[in-house]
Amino acid sequence: MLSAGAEKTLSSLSTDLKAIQEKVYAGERISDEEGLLLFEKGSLPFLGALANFIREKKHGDIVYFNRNFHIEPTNVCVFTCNFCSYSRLYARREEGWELSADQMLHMVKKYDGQPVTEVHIVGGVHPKMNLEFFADVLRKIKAHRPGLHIKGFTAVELDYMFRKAKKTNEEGLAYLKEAGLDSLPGGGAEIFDEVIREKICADKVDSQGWLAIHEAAHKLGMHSNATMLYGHIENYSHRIDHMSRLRNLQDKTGGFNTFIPLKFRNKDNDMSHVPESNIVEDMKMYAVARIYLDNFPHLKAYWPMLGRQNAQLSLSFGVNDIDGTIDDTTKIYSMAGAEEQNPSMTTGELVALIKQVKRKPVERGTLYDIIKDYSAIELNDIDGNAKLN
Ligand code: V47
Ligand code: SF4
Repeated sequence: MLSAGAEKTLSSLSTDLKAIQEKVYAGERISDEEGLLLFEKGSLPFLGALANFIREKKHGDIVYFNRNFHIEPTNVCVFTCNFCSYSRLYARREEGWELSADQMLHMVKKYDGQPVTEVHIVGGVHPKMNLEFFADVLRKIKAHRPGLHIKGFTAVELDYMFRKAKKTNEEGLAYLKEAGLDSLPGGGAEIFDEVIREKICADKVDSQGWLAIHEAAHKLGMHSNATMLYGHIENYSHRIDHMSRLRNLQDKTGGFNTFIPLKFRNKDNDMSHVPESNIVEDMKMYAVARIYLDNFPHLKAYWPMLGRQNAQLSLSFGVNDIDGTIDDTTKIYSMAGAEEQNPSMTTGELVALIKQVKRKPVERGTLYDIIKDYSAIELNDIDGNAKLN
């Protein structure tokens, strides 16, 4: 039986929200209009309850994390995204870093003997770092550590590389796959709406190009993720439009693993005048994504961007994955004003973070193969010495 409070909440729900609730409980897909209505009229507890229902139906109490590290080959970039705090413009020869293939291999070697399972390679778009250069990097990493999953290159980087090498998406991806690329990260998607995209990142790959690269990757049997940069000048209908294009492609290919909403941060970029979204909006974003994207298996909160406590909170709003241990190897978010200035967490700390909110920590590989269930393991037994407070 429902409590008096819950009865009151239900009876005060508008008919359209009640209809959405019924659809969700029946496992049916909601429409674009209904998605928009959730953003506009759904209260946070209502959205949280629906999103959590779906999340628990799909994954129970499990929260996935992985042990990964990042390589950022360069922060020099030919593009001029207004929200980017990270890149140094190639055209002005500004100071930036550029890693050689051997320097990247050296970074991989630093993890010899450590149980990391994934390297995430992502960076700016440097004209001298071409397809051949990255194929060489991939081959060197695989020769050294064949079992390490390489998740690399946003569709922005790939589009530029392939066009310069005069290759189709299919040819370019097949070439990189052969060299050792295992899957694609979700970056570069930003917002698909053409008008907003023109205002925030006019010169890089367009929406159709981003989707075409992911479709080609899926057809080659590679999985990928999808992101959305939210909380800047877009409105709710742009967010639904973005997720709708992803949902349609996923219906076609089934190749996406995870959706990752990325909260816009406004430090030191050309959009610093745009205020950041608040925590209620952030949790609404996760919840609506979980409800709308019925064909995406996983929803990830990227903890370095969100901060640890908000990442914990997101686990009640549809999120079932909090990314990885990372080990302070990424600069993209700290430079944009993210909560975590030096993001790194040991396995013990990640496990403790998940256990504190009464969920079950499970270490996964990139493709969600289960590596270890930590739910029954005492914190003292986990390497990395969990800090509980
Ligand atoms: O596309 C850049 C974002 C993305 C800002 O696939 C910003 O597992 C907020 O996509 N405020 C790249 N966001 C990183 C990315 C990613 C991260 C973690 C995991 C995965 C995955 C993918 O970073 C860019 C852009 O959307 N970004 N600047 C900023 N100021
Ligand atoms: Fe370059 Fe990526 Fe920054 Fe855009 S977001 S300027 S493509 S590094």
